[in-house]
Amino acid sequence: MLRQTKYLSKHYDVPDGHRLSVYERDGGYQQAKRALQMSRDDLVTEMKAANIRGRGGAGFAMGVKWSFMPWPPKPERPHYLVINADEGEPGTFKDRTLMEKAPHSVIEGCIIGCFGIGAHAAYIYVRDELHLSKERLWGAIEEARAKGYLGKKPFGLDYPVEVYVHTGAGAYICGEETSLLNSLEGKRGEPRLKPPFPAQYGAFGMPTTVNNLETIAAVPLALEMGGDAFSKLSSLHDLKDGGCRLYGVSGHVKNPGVFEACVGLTLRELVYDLGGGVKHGELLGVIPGGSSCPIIRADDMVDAPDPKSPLHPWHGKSALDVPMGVDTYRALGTMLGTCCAIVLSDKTDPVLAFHNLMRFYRHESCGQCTPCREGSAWLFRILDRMVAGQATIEELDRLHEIADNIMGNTICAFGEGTAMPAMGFLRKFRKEMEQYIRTKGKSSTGVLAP
Ligand code: L3W
Ligand code: SF4
Repeated sequence: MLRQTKYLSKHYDVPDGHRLSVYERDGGYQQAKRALQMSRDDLVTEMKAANIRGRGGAGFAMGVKWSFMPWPPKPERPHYLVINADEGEPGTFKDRTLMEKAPHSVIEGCIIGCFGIGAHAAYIYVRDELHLSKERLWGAIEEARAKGYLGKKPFGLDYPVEVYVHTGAGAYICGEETSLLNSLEGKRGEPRLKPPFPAQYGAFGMPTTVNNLETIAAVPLALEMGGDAFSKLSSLHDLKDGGCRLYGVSGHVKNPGVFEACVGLTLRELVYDLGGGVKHGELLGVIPGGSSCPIIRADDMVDAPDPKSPLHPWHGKSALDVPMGVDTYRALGTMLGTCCAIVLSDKTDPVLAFHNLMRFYRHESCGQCTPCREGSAWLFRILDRMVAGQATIEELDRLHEIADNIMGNTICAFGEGTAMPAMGFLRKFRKEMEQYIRTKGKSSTGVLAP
């Protein structure tokens, strides 16, 4: 059974679905108008009840993040809302669909978000290559401003809100929130040490909330349904992982794309029901959420005998049947990340896929921390030699050691985003890698184009 929903994506296939007239026909902007007349406490309480876990990769509870903002705001320390739309994670292309097809839900979410955190300005930081996304956002801002929904008195109410689009310049690291803030300020896009977190010292040194674009686009819907009802759309409501979300699937599937479903869809449903099944052979494994998460092998089984484990209900079952959630996937030893799965068929050689992935991380490291800068380059060099038939089996342990030395020793999560998938490949495909080294790549199944 296809478990697709059409809440966030309800206007995706509607002609002119990105226009204000269509958005308003279905009650658009009513929640922003309502929110501006609520108390801040009530709004934040409603958002906490919605259990929206950040859709950018970390899965942090959105309502809790809003509540970290100092309160009440001080006039000399203005608050800012910053929306991360620098979608650069390999295999991740969901936020752009919202910008292109439902930009008014983003603008409405920004108005509500500004009110919830005490800000009067929101900056949407968009990856520069996403030309249609920028065009649609600019168009939506213009329409909302012309209608009096933005500006000094949105809806005639006394709470000024402005929304600005800021374009990035194509660096993956600018999707890391503090690097994004530096870039927004016109500085080099390098991550800052945390703490202080953006809630204390964010854009221009002021208290700031950084939310992923899909997270903010879900806010009007969550308010319209009511936090609790929204959360209960999810089968993982009890784990405080609520609502519906966008799922992406790409790689070796017959029907790649972005699909909306309630939180708790399984990987099997995503790959076989929505993704149409594996193209070119059988399933080898799936990198669940962008490339920074350890791979799940098709034959992985759940080992969770402890009844307190969030995975216990799936003990002894296939990992593909575990609902995709922030905590369930953490317990599985991987991460949900952006919830955009990269599928590999068994005609793909894991050594070549691993090599390709490490090329990306070596290239995108900003170079501030030695373990990340040197480690990512060293991982790639060893894999490069492996592909050339020059590596030894002992070097598999060296790869593990280098990755392990990156963990916990860097300024930002990029280091772990490099080390974790590396350790995942080493753990899950040790036998295949040894075989590759022994045969100097002659046993390789190669890599297929998706
Ligand atoms: C105040 C505290 N705020 C945490 C805030 C923090 C941030 C959020 C989550 O990494 C992951 C990364 C990528 N007081 C706080 C606090 N916060 N404690 O909560 O923070 P954190 O550190 O857990 O994560 P992060 O640094 O935001 C994000 C992974 O996502 N990823 C990347 C995705 C790429 C995209 C994209 O292309 N769109 O999102 C994919 O897996 O590796 O692990 O706001 O400030 N005490
Ligand atoms: Fe830069 Fe890597 Fe350090 Fe992050 S971990 S600050 S990307 S060198």
